[in-house]
Amino acid sequence: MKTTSRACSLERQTAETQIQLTMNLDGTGESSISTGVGFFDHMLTLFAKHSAMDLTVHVQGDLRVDGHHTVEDTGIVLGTALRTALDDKKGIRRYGFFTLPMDETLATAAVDFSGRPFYVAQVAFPSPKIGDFDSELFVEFWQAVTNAAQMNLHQIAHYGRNGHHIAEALFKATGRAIRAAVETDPRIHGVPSTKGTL
Ligand SMILES: [Mn+2]
Repeated sequence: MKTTSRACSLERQTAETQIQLTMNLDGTGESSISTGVGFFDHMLTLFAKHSAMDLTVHVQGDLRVDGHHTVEDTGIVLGTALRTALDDKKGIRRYGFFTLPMDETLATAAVDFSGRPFYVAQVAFPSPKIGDFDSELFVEFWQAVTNAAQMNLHQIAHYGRNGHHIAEALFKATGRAIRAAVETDPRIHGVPSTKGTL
Protein backbone atom coordinates (compact mmCIF):
# COMPACT_ATOMS: atom_id res chain seq x y z
CA MET A 1 0.00 0.00 0.00
CA LYS A 2 1.34 3.41 -0.99
CA THR A 3 0.68 6.02 1.68
CA THR A 4 2.54 9.27 1.03
CA SER A 5 4.60 10.39 -1.93
CA ARG A 6 7.90 8.65 -1.08
CA ALA A 7 6.88 6.15 1.59
CA CYS A 8 5.12 2.82 1.76
CA SER A 9 4.01 0.08 4.09
CA LEU A 10 4.13 -3.57 2.97
CA GLU A 11 3.20 -6.96 4.39
CA ARG A 12 4.13 -10.34 2.99
CA GLN A 13 3.11 -13.68 4.40
CA THR A 14 4.07 -17.16 3.24
CA ALA A 15 4.37 -20.55 4.92
CA GLU A 16 8.03 -19.68 5.58
CA THR A 17 8.04 -16.02 6.63
CA GLN A 18 5.83 -13.21 7.86
CA ILE A 19 7.21 -9.76 7.09
CA GLN A 20 6.02 -6.24 7.90
CA LEU A 21 8.04 -3.36 6.49
CA THR A 22 7.62 0.40 6.34
CA MET A 23 9.93 2.72 4.41
CA ASN A 24 10.18 6.48 4.04
CA LEU A 25 12.84 7.52 1.52
CA ASP A 26 12.83 11.08 2.86
CA GLY A 27 13.58 10.08 6.43
CA THR A 28 16.50 10.64 8.78
CA GLY A 29 17.87 7.12 9.15
CA GLU A 30 15.62 6.07 12.03
CA SER A 31 14.96 2.33 12.16
CA SER A 32 13.36 -0.47 14.11
CA ILE A 33 14.59 -3.87 12.95
CA SER A 34 13.87 -7.35 14.25
CA THR A 35 14.49 -10.33 11.98
CA GLY A 36 15.60 -12.92 14.52
CA VAL A 37 19.11 -12.91 12.99
CA GLY A 38 21.28 -10.58 15.05
CA PHE A 39 23.94 -9.82 12.45
CA PHE A 40 21.26 -9.16 9.80
CA ASP A 41 19.53 -6.71 12.19
CA HIS A 42 22.88 -4.95 12.57
CA MET A 43 23.25 -4.69 8.77
CA LEU A 44 19.70 -3.39 8.16
CA THR A 45 20.05 -0.85 10.99
CA LEU A 46 23.19 0.65 9.49
CA PHE A 47 21.73 0.43 5.98
CA ALA A 48 18.84 2.64 7.16
CA LYS A 49 21.22 5.03 8.91
CA HIS A 50 23.47 5.49 5.88
CA SER A 51 20.68 5.65 3.32
CA ALA A 52 18.91 8.24 5.54
CA MET A 53 15.61 6.45 5.01
CA ASP A 54 13.30 5.59 7.88
CA LEU A 55 12.85 1.83 7.98
CA THR A 56 10.98 -0.65 10.12
CA VAL A 57 11.38 -4.36 9.41
CA HIS A 58 9.75 -7.04 11.52
CA VAL A 59 10.18 -10.65 10.44
CA GLN A 60 9.05 -13.96 11.86
CA GLY A 61 10.81 -16.58 9.80
CA ASP A 62 11.47 -20.30 9.90
CA LEU A 63 14.86 -19.95 11.60
CA ARG A 64 14.59 -23.54 12.82
CA VAL A 65 15.44 -24.41 9.17
CA ASP A 66 18.12 -21.74 8.71
CA GLY A 67 18.30 -18.03 7.90
CA HIS A 68 17.80 -18.43 4.17
CA HIS A 69 14.06 -17.72 3.82
CA THR A 70 14.20 -14.92 6.39
CA VAL A 71 17.04 -13.09 4.61
CA GLU A 72 15.89 -13.68 1.03
CA ASP A 73 12.23 -12.80 1.68
CA THR A 74 13.25 -9.65 3.55
CA GLY A 75 15.24 -8.72 0.42
CA ILE A 76 12.15 -9.23 -1.74
CA VAL A 77 10.05 -6.96 0.48
CA LEU A 78 12.78 -4.31 0.84
CA GLY A 79 13.22 -4.20 -2.95
CA THR A 80 9.48 -4.04 -3.52
CA ALA A 81 9.31 -1.15 -1.04
CA LEU A 82 12.02 0.76 -2.93
CA ARG A 83 10.15 0.28 -6.18
CA THR A 84 6.82 1.25 -4.61
CA ALA A 85 8.15 4.32 -2.80
CA LEU A 86 9.95 5.56 -5.94
CA ASP A 87 6.72 5.28 -7.95
CA ASP A 88 7.32 6.82 -11.41
CA LYS A 89 10.86 8.00 -10.42
CA LYS A 90 10.14 11.55 -11.53
CA GLY A 91 12.84 14.02 -10.47
CA ILE A 92 15.31 11.52 -8.96
CA ARG A 93 19.04 11.51 -9.65
CA ARG A 94 18.72 7.83 -10.69
CA TYR A 95 22.43 6.91 -10.33
CA GLY A 96 24.45 6.68 -7.14
CA PHE A 97 27.80 5.28 -6.11
CA PHE A 98 29.94 5.21 -3.01
CA THR A 99 33.34 3.85 -2.06
CA LEU A 100 33.60 3.25 1.67
CA PRO A 101 36.57 2.27 3.82
CA MET A 102 36.18 0.28 7.01
CA ASP A 103 39.52 -0.34 8.65
CA GLU A 104 41.37 -2.85 6.40
CA THR A 105 38.37 -3.22 4.01
CA LEU A 106 37.51 -1.08 0.98
CA ALA A 107 34.10 -1.51 -0.69
CA THR A 108 32.24 0.11 -3.59
CA ALA A 109 28.54 0.07 -4.50
CA ALA A 110 27.04 1.55 -7.68
CA VAL A 111 23.33 1.66 -8.41
CA ASP A 112 21.02 2.65 -11.26
CA PHE A 113 17.25 2.65 -10.79
CA SER A 114 17.00 1.66 -14.42
CA GLY A 115 13.92 -0.57 -14.30
CA ARG A 116 16.12 -3.48 -15.48
CA PRO A 117 17.20 -5.84 -12.69
CA PHE A 118 20.87 -6.79 -12.89
CA TYR A 119 23.12 -7.67 -9.96
CA VAL A 120 26.89 -8.06 -10.09
CA ALA A 121 28.88 -8.92 -6.97
CA GLN A 122 32.64 -9.23 -6.68
CA VAL A 123 32.54 -10.19 -3.03
CA ALA A 124 34.30 -13.02 -1.20
CA PHE A 125 34.07 -13.76 2.50
CA PRO A 126 36.92 -15.35 4.45
CA SER A 127 34.61 -17.53 6.55
CA PRO A 128 31.21 -19.21 6.02
CA LYS A 129 29.64 -17.53 9.08
CA ILE A 130 29.53 -13.98 10.40
CA GLY A 131 28.05 -14.40 13.87
CA ASP A 132 24.65 -16.05 13.33
CA PHE A 133 24.60 -15.07 9.63
CA ASP A 134 25.59 -17.38 6.76
CA SER A 135 28.01 -15.41 4.58
CA GLU A 136 26.49 -16.85 1.39
CA LEU A 137 23.20 -15.13 2.27
CA PHE A 138 24.81 -11.75 1.62
CA VAL A 139 24.49 -12.14 -2.17
CA GLU A 140 21.09 -13.88 -1.84
CA PHE A 141 19.79 -10.81 -0.04
CA TRP A 142 21.08 -8.25 -2.53
CA GLN A 143 20.01 -10.38 -5.50
CA ALA A 144 16.47 -10.40 -4.07
CA VAL A 145 16.54 -6.63 -3.43
CA THR A 146 17.85 -6.00 -6.97
CA ASN A 147 15.19 -8.14 -8.64
CA ALA A 148 12.28 -6.69 -6.68
CA ALA A 149 13.45 -3.08 -6.95
CA GLN A 150 14.20 -3.57 -10.66
CA MET A 151 17.51 -1.84 -10.23
CA ASN A 152 21.05 -2.37 -11.40
CA LEU A 153 23.45 -2.97 -8.50
CA HIS A 154 27.19 -3.61 -8.56
CA GLN A 155 29.06 -4.37 -5.35
CA ILE A 156 32.81 -4.79 -5.09
CA ALA A 157 34.90 -5.70 -2.08
CA HIS A 158 38.26 -4.42 -3.33
CA TYR A 159 40.07 -5.97 -0.38
CA GLY A 160 39.52 -6.87 3.25
CA ARG A 161 40.34 -9.61 5.73
CA ASN A 162 37.39 -9.52 8.13
CA GLY A 163 33.96 -10.82 7.07
CA HIS A 164 32.08 -8.53 9.44
CA HIS A 165 33.89 -5.51 7.96
CA ILE A 166 33.35 -6.64 4.36
CA ALA A 167 29.59 -7.10 4.83
CA GLU A 168 29.23 -3.93 6.87
CA ALA A 169 31.24 -1.79 4.43
CA LEU A 170 29.06 -3.02 1.54
CA PHE A 171 25.74 -2.47 3.36
CA LYS A 172 26.87 1.06 4.23
CA ALA A 173 28.22 1.79 0.74
CA THR A 174 25.01 0.47 -0.84
CA GLY A 175 22.91 2.58 1.54
CA ARG A 176 24.94 5.66 0.58
CA ALA A 177 24.66 4.86 -3.13
CA ILE A 178 20.89 4.37 -2.90
CA ARG A 179 20.56 7.60 -0.93
CA ALA A 180 22.32 9.50 -3.74
CA ALA A 181 20.25 7.79 -6.46
CA VAL A 182 16.82 8.39 -4.92
CA GLU A 183 17.55 12.00 -3.98
CA THR A 184 15.48 14.51 -5.91
CA ASP A 185 17.35 16.78 -8.29
CA PRO A 186 15.83 20.28 -8.39
CA ARG A 187 16.97 20.67 -12.03
CA ILE A 188 15.14 17.53 -13.19
CA HIS A 189 11.36 17.74 -13.48
CA GLY A 190 10.48 14.58 -15.38
CA VAL A 191 11.93 11.08 -15.54
CA PRO A 192 15.77 11.12 -15.82
CA SER A 193 15.89 9.10 -19.05
CA THR A 194 15.87 10.12 -22.70
CA LYS A 195 13.40 7.26 -23.19
CA GLY A 196 10.93 9.10 -20.99
CA THR A 197 10.38 6.11 -18.73
CA LEU A 198 12.33 3.99 -16.25
MN1 LIG B 1 29.65 -3.87 13.01
